[in-house]
Amino acid sequence: MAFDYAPAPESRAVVDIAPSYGLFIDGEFQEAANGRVFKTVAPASEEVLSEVAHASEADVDRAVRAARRAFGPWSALPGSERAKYLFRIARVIQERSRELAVLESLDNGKPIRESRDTDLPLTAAHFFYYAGWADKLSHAGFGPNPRPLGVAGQIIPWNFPLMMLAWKIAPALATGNTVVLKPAETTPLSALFFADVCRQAGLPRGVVNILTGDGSTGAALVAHPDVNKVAFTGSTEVGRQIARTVAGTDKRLTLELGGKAANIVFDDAPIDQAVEGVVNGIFFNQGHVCCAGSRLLVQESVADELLDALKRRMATLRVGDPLDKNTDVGAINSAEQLARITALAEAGEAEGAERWAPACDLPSTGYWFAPTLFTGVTQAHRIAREEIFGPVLSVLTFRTPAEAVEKANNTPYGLSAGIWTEKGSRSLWMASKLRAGIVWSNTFNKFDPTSPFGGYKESGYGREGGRHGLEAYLAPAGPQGDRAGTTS
Ligand code: TXE
Repeated sequence: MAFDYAPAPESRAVVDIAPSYGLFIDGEFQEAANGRVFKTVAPASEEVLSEVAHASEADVDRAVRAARRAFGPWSALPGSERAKYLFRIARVIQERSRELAVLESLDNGKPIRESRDTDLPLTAAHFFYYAGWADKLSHAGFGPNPRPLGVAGQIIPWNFPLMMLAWKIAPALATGNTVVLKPAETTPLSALFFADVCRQAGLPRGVVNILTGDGSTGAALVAHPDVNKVAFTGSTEVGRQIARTVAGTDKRLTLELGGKAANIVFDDAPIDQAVEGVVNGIFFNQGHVCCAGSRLLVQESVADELLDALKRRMATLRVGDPLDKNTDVGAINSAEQLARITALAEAGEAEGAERWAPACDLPSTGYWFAPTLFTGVTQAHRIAREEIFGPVLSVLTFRTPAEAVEKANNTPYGLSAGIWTEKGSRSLWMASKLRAGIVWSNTFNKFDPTSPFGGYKESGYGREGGRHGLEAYLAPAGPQGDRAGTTS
């Protein structure tokens, strides 16, 4: 639709993107050993933002060696000293948050309102939170002498590049591990800027290393014999490959994979509030969210009323320039992801579901997909079973709470779910029956560093966030491993 409003563009000039970037190894930006580079593109305009180094196996080896050298002194620091570095990183992120938010929106395509109000504050909050843990590990139930694992190889996706980096790096550093992190190939820039944040915070060289590259770089990192811990967020398929590589080694592994969350609306829920929750659940970050509420389960008696209100609300969503502060839905992150979403939406139509989208003037360059609703969906449809990872909502109905539970759990995934009801007892009963790592009641997509996040079934294993997030980076209490150090 055409909007009658004044665009409020955030200034692109607040971020200075260099024409090329190297790999961040041992505190320095360095070229890839074989000189390979790749381009990163703004998905909203298809403009090349920069050219970044593509790390090969030899670069992975260099970075892991640097992290290993740094591990001894870093893990020997008193926790209170490591905390100071984490606090400094958090503060530098806050100071540079406008610049980083613009960068994130350019490279990822997400609305500036979201990167400014969600990604950046939560990234800083994660470092503040884990800074607070660094000197308290020995009296937090991890045994008297908690030990880090060593070098952590961390692989992150493109949907929340900075936030995912914070979820991985903050607990690893707080517990005395050192890190080699690989950002996704479509969103490498904020991790490279984070390398500069580390330098600004005075972090000792080698404690954090950033390797840009594609899946081959990630695979080499996972396979490197001197990596003690692998943490991965991404597709279930790649998660399986990584689990196979790690099987039979002494590497520890956590996997945060896909999802197909049910957002369940009961007939007593305040309709307006539920509609906001459903819209936020699926259109936040263009639906590029592992815990997105991509299946709406609505109680039959209120389905018509809710769908009418939902369509009216969807018609007000502004799709367009990520740097416009009025934008609600930004660009799809890549041509590949747009093709995946398009194919699944076409499958929805071919299988007989009814497709609806508000009239929408999509920009002519860049990667765009209008907020879309499918009704008449059955549990057998691909759009009800497969992760779409885009702004596409599949609507199913139910009559009883038991039927809602059965449908919500009828998925190979188990990451999150939402419940909308005024009845507290019903929320508690539903939460106890839903096979989902996170269950929200009368809210959705609420993230907080103090809360553990992670899935059941094909959504992976291990928890990030909260005290649980530390466990993944500490050796189990017992006889000392020969490579691990001591931390406090
Ligand atoms: O994921 P990949 P893609 C889902 C979502 C999406 C689909 C494909 O459904 O449509 O996955 O997205 C690195 N060894 N999610 O292709 O390939 C890769 O370079 C080691 C859900 O982008 O899993 C990137 O850094 N690493 C999800 C990261 O893995 C490898 C977020 C994720 O990319 C590798 C993203 C390999 N063999 C996608 N191959 C979520 N849980 O939030 C690739 N990588």
